Amino acid sequence: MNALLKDRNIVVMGVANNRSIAWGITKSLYNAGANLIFTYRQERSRQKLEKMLEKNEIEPQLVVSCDVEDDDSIKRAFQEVGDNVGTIHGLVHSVAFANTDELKGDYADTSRDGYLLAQNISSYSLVAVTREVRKYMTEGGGIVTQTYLGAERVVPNYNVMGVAKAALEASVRYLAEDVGKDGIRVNAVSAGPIRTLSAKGVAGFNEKMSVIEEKAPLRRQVDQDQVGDATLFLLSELARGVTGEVLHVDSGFHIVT
Ligand code: NDP
Ligand code: KAL
Repeated sequence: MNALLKDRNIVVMGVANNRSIAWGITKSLYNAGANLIFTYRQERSRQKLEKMLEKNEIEPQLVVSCDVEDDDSIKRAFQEVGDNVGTIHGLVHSVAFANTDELKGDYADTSRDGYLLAQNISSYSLVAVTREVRKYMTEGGGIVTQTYLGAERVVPNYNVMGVAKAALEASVRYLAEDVGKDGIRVNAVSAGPIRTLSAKGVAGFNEKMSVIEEKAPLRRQVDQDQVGDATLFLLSELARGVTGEVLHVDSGFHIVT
């Protein structure tokens, strides 16, 4: 237990189950004293989340529905959060989506619809959410999103998602400039492979995991708790001088060839 986020109201988007990166983040933020607000898309995720919160004796401030494909849904969600908690001090964006059949084979075969879908949910959503949440971030604070190395390099199969993450990382920089004048910082964590619901069944995931143990400087897997603590750092005053940054939490894998 620490007090890095004591009495801070933080919105967490993207808990689907107990393997979600956003759940690792939840535990870190809760242990730092944050008041937590959650958004979910599928009813199944809401049910899982509420069970997990109960089991871990975490009392949420609020749980609201938010489909990031839909501007009205985003507006409604943040209005409800603002009405309930007043000031928001932080936001965790941990959502992404692409069609499975576009996450293999040639990137050149990506369809227009598939490209736009990945960009819409995985990248534009950060822009739309920042626009809404900043209205309630009247005391400054932090926004943190989740990205992956496939934004910077060609990682087989990551394909359309790599291009969406590249746009997401560029958005982190442009948004950081916009909201910096209001004392709001925008950063990303670039995590190594973690076995989650999204990662399940996507081609090449197991190989990507095993290479971390062989090649990364720390020679061990990355887990949700490591990403949680790095996200906590970025949301806290310890990172008050950091914005527009992509922080790799990948056992150092990105520095080796
Ligand atoms: P999860 O499957 O646990 O989480 C993905 C989340 O995205 C789900 O909660 C899902 O909600 C949500 N989501 C998808 N579409 C929408 C939408 N239209 N509106 C709102 N929410 C939506 O996987 P992860 O924890 O792995 O993924 C979280 C983030 O971490 C993603 O950005 C991912 O790219 C990133 N990441 C993951 C890595 C990994 O190895 N796992 C590595 C690096 C980055 P619902 O289920 O309710 O639809
Ligand atoms: C090179 C890697 C191997 C895997 C390649 C692509 C991974 C893409 C991630 C993307 C988020 C996966 C999906 O969108 C899956 C989706 O099509 C099907 N799944 C679902 O609908 C489930 C039920 C819901 C909960 O999922 C979502 N997203 O809503 C990349 C690896 C090494 C690292 C990873 C997994 C990175 C990442 O971004 O997740």
